[in-house]
Amino acid sequence: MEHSGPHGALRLRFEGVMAEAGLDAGSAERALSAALSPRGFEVYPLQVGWYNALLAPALRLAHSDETLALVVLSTPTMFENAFLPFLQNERRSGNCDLIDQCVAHYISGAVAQCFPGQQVEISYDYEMLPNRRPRFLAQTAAHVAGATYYYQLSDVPDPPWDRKMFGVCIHPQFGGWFAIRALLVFPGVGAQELPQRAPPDCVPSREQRVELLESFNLRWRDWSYRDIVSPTQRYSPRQMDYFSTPPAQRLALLQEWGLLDQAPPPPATEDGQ
Ligand code: B12
Repeated sequence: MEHSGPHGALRLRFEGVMAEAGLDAGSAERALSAALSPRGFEVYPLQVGWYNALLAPALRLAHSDETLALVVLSTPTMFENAFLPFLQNERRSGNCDLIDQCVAHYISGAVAQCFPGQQVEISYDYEMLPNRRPRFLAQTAAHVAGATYYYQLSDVPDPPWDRKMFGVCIHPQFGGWFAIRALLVFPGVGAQELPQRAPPDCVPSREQRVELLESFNLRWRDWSYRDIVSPTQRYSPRQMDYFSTPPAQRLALLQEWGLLDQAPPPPATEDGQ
């Protein structure tokens, strides 16, 4: 338990200090959103307990139920507003996917700027634990935060398949044209006042859900699952070209576009769209 043991009193005092300092779900969300939305990111708050309640013990986050967390999504403008400037201005390291480097650069920078001195545990979507499980289940987090409905096999009555079908989140504005990038946990900051909002169910019919899961699982490369709702914005043609290119050839593509000035480091291994 979080509050038992020799450090319990200390932790309670620390939480009191945080409350006095005024950090709560609303102020944390507003601060991070102000820093990240110009770069094409969205921020949604949640209580860790909402996430943990859906998962087996081995997958839960080791924080008490009321702990504040923020889930960060990238929207279609992230490519032009964060990635291209990142390529021009920032130092890149050779052996990691460039989109992942860019996302980590802007999110960790915003956290340092918005929450100086505050402990914040950042998990990125691409990070795996030593047991090869993801550090957090991005889709479950986005669903419980009320950001994007996570459509799973269990959302399809009388499913027509006898194979495993992966689930997919759909954003009410951007359809499938977004990604879930990070989960930020604020140990010692309670969000018990935060009301839970249901994610918008923008794919309500069985027929549409069958179509969605089929297009996500059987033909995700044709982008069609992303248009299951009419999106207000899609990835730009350049962004689609970038993500359609195999990861090992993306540096060469950026060089061809004149967006990289240095020789390519070793090929990236991860995907990142
Ligand atoms: C491993 C992984 C893959 C693997 C395996 C896929 C899989 N889903 O397992 C592979 C390499 C195949 C893959 C491929 C792709 N992936 Co992928 N992948 C991941 C990754 C890193 C982890 C997913 C995972 O292992 N989940 C574990 C399983 C067991 O979780 P689960 O099925 O959701 O089950 C849990 C829930 O059901 C929950 N639960 C139980 N009851 C309830 C009830 C409710 C209401 C809820 C909400 C939850 C819940 O408990 C279960 C666990 O016990 C995530 C990022 C992340 N960190 O989460 C991206 C992610 C799922 N991938 C993503 C994408 C887009 C893709 C690709 C299209 C490629 C791409 N990058 O463009 C392809 C398409 C997949 C396909 N057609 O087959 C996106 C999906 C975005 C979205 N809109 O949902 C994610 C979220 C990455 C991101 N940054 O946004 N991927």
